[in-house]
Amino acid sequence: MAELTLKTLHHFYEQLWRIRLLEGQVQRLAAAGEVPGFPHLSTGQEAVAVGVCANLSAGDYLFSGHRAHGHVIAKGSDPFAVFAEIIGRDTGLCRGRGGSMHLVDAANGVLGATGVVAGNLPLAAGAAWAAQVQGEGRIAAVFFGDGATGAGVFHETLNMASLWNLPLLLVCENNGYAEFTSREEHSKVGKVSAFAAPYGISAQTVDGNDVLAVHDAAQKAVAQVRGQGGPWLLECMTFRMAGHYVGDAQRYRSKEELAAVREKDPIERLQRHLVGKGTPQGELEAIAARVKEEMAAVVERARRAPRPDPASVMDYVSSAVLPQQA
Ligand SMILES: Cc1ncc(C[n+]2csc(CCOP(=O)(O)OP(=O)(O)O)c2C)c(N)n1
Ligand SMILES: [Mg+2]
Repeated sequence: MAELTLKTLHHFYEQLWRIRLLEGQVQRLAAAGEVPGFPHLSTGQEAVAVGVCANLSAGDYLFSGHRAHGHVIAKGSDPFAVFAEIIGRDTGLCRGRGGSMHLVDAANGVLGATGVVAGNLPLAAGAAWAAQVQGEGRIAAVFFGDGATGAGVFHETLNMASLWNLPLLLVCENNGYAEFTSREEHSKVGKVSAFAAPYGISAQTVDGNDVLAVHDAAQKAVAQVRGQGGPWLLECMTFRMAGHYVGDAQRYRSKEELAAVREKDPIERLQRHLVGKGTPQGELEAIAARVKEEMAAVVERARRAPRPDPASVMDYVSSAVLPQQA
């Protein structure tokens, strides 16, 4: 693989901070009761979103699940429209109707996030099939957790994607937990990538906290998928530094485990790499400070934005004009 330029690495660093800080604001406002529903943060897992999405173009299709904020930002959606959606504003991606777990930005290829665990997998296969029929070189990518692999539809999707040679990139964020249950407690299959071989699918397991390793692996995977070489299952081993959702007291994790997870922070990891490559610490601090200001401004603008008009509740529910009942 060609070595990434310093400019690209700095962009990755900026994107990691953008996700971290935007989600920090979600946490802050959720604690203040300003976020409807239960937001799920990807704190600690940002390198997967950034490393994978750097290999996708706006025309590629993307699907995500309940932990979607980072994927959508990394795909290039406007952080203001994302944040406004999370707090239910009319200026949000879905005019405030979807919220944190239902981010859609079709213009940017984000065809949807869903709270239905594994429900996004067959939808992504469908989009990949459409891409194959359209023949314009698009691919579909889908992010899901290790818990999703226990659903039958995960296996059905692998089977159909393989049979039809679909241009589908399956990205598993293996954070070792499904809600409050550790992977050891819900599966005897250690590595999610092991599910690929029986279906004849290419797979790789990478360190998901190393944005460069994720980028490298995703580049190889996307080249095969886009080149009509068939689907690829990329398993990214990662850790969530926060609870399952905002407000989770995490009684199922020891203090030692949480401390060890914090040691693996993907942002600090890239920071160490960049300093080693000669980027002054001050330059990295300036990038983080600039993104912090940018996100604070986004949040204040979003908070001032109007909520949807209750009279418009039926708008966008159906594209068809429904007949009036007699
Ligand atoms: C079909 C379905 N079953 C159960 C749930 C409840 N649920 C929400 S998140 C979750 C665990 C998901 O774990 P994983 O796929 O590993 O994702 P993570 O939360 O670790 O990112 C479950 C079981 C759900 N939302 N949908
Ligand atoms: Mg998980």
